[in-house]
Amino acid sequence: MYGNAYIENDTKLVQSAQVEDPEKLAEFEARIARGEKIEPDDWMPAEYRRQVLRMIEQHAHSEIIGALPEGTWITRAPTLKRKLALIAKVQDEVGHGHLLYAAAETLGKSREAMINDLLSGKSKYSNVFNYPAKTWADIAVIGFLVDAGAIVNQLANAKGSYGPYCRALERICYEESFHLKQGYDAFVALATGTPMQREMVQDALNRWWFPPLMHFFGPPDTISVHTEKLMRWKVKMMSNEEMRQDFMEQYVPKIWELGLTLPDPKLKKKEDGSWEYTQPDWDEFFRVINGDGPCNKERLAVRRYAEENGRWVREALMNPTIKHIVPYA
Ligand code: BYC
Repeated sequence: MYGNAYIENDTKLVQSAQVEDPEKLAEFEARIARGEKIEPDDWMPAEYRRQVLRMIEQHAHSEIIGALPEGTWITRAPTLKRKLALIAKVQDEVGHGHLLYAAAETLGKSREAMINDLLSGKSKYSNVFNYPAKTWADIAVIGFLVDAGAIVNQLANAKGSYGPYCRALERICYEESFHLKQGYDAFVALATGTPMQREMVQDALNRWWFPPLMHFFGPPDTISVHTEKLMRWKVKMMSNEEMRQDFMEQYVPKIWELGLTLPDPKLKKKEDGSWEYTQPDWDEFFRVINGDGPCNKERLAVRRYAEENGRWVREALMNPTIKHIVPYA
């Protein structure tokens, strides 16, 4: 049992969300307004539980699927130093997945159920990981800018209301800062390298900026379905557009100062301090997050392969009659 709303299925949760006790709901919202953290055994509306679980679960999936595009470059990293840093980073991302699955489990859904929903295509994960990492420069762009985007999101949400998610995010942010530094270092090395390296990083930037990175923070606030409720409950601490603006404010100047360009002729800082940009194709965004992006099938196929081939290890570890595991015996 988890709190007083044991999760059986989404339908039950939605139904129970409509009949919350108004007094309990008011006290819950007052706690949030006072800046208190909500912990797993505390009373919470079923809709809060469902939403926080949805967000943490998607985030956990994004970490382990996100390890795949970079993982494919470990064997092809250009130097030993870059290879060591990339191995450590990919390992960290999988570790973030574990932390987040553990935080999501506090809301009543088992890890097995979450992994099943990922593999069946029921659950979503971040749009960006459905695009290919074609060259080493893609790895520099992911390490620098995808991690930068993640930090914008996670630093904000680490101050949110659900205790286990906030604590996981705080720890993840420390590691992401290292990832960003290694990504920026690789990015600058290419941008200030030979003409061919510069061309390579410009090409990767063109492909990742528009649309994957512009989609990364989610649809415009006017069509975002969850933002209003999640901000009221302090699960999200910034709207999608606030995060996108914060990202552009911090990172567009860093790209321009290296003499690189961004593939958006409209991109400029307005007099009021906000950034003007071309709206990316939101139909493409919804296609990609619903399973029809350039690499969705490949990403899930790799995860299914790992799930199948790691089954004997999990079963052996969980088998109380096996005292010692001797590999290859
Ligand atoms: N990708 O109402 P909205 C990393 C969905 S990993 C996919 O605005 P919300 C890294 C959304 O779920 C870090 N789907 O949603 C790892 C909803 O669909 P459903 C990844 C997206 O939740 C390895 C629908 O669109 N970060 O950094 O209020 C290597 C409507 O949107 C996306 C996280 O996962 C998207 N980009 O706000 C390197 C952060 N955006 O569920 C790096 C956790 C929206 O109704 N998530 N959708 O079917 C969040 O903070 C929020 O979910 C979002 C979206 C801000 C992304």
